[in-house]
Amino acid sequence: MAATQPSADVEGALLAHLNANGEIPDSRAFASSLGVPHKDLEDVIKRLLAFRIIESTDITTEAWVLTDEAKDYAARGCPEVHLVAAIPPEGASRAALKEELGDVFDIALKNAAKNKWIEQGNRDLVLRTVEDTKDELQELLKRVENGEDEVQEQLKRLENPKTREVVPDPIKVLKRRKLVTKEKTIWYSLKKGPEFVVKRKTLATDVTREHLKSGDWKDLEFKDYNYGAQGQPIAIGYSQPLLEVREAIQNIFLEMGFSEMPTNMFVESSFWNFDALFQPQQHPARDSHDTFFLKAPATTTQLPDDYLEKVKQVHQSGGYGSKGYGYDWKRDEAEKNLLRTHTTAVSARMLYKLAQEEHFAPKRYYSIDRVFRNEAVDRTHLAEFHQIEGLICDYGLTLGDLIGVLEDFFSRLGMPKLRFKPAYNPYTEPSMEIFSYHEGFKKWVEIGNSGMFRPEMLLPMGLPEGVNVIAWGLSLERPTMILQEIDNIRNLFGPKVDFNKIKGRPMCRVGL
Ligand code: FB9
Repeated sequence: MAATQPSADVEGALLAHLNANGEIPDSRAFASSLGVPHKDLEDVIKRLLAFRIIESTDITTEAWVLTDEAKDYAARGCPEVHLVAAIPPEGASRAALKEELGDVFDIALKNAAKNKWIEQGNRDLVLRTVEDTKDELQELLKRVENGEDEVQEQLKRLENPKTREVVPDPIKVLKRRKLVTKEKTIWYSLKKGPEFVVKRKTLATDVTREHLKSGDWKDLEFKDYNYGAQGQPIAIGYSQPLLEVREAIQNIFLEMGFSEMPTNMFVESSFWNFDALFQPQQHPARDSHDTFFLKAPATTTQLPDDYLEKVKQVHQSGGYGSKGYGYDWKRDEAEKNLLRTHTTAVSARMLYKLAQEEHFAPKRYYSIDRVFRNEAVDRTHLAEFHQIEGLICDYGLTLGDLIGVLEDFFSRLGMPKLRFKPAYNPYTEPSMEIFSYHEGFKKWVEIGNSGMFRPEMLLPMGLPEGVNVIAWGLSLERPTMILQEIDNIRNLFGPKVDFNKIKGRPMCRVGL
């Protein structure tokens, strides 16, 4: 390992050499001629480039080099060879060999077996099928280590499907056993720059007490102020992408006169999450394949009895013009605790509370918070997401009102062109999926779901006849991914968030 020399000497040597020869064709050769690591010379080159004292042409080469594991094999031989050497003619037990070879035992056994050097008698006995083996792999590794062109060529051919077939197996083994890795090295060919000098005058950057005392400040040359210099990056806050879009959508709701529902309770009872929403107890969403049920506390005790009775009735035998589901509704099913699957559970609580008030007053509510669904995780789905929900509760509201509010809401989100497709939810009738035409994708994107809460949900709560509730929902993750071009939901929050991307979005930024 070349000793490090103070960079000033390296700089002096470089400038002197350039002055004498006009160029340095290969910085690697020059570094080893100075006996300094190429890295040290690189720092000097970068500095002199900044002063335009020199000019350089960067040359990159790629070479296959040994991984640490391979370096060890090249030095001490390959494990499978050691294994065979450790097996006496009568064979040896796996345990004994594992003892002998330690943590490379598995690799050794696998590759010795692959090379048909051993056979495994009964479950524990390992027999060798060959005399001593020549460690060809070790030789090949050494040839890689010495940068032998022929081997490099072979490894290059392996990368190209057209030439891969003709590559000899031993080379393929190098790749298959991840014993080689590609290394990019960059080096430079240097020549004098427009500001070339043999000795770079170190420009003073400060008038220090020593300068003043020694008086040598008079003939010092001071570095110009670099008014373009970036200031120290100030540690400012960065907005989490989701929370940034959450704030934008929250502001839209507030501007439209909505007030936020309290969504801080992730644990909910099946009663508010399903039964109160007229979702029957045998509905597929209510089994543990879709819903996270709690082990402890497994059940709730705080359910409003009289209201519960009405919910039981409407499920079992209907009422309010509905024939209900006609099944035997079970209280203990409703008492099961779960992680809420939608914030519509909170809407149900708020509407029930509203119905308990002396005088009915129209209300506009919204919620934006986490919901949990036992779903397979993929590029756009995690087991939890943030649901955005809006609802308006007032006399005589119609589907037209719903469509009007949706157009208002989504146009403020930059999605003016909407289409509606009939849909089904257990708690709304009619229901509509909402689509918006996305200029970027040149296609209609499903941007949410909506509907009018069923009378079987509202009337048992005690809301006055004639009061309708229009509501809609969407996720926070989808718009955030689209608006911030994040293609994988795992990069949205959690351990895989790419902080540099977040650092690219400082807090104090105006507009979306
Ligand atoms: O968010 C969704 N899509 C979406 C939203 C905005 C957006 O903005 C872009 C900037 C342009 C892009 C896409 N969806 C809802 C639609 C789909 O992604 C859907 O596949 C996934 N949905 C989630 C549920 O998945 C099981 C999104 C989530 C969703 C669906 C329905 C509701 C809430 C969230 C609801 C409701 C509802 C209905 C009636 C009454 C009350 C609530």
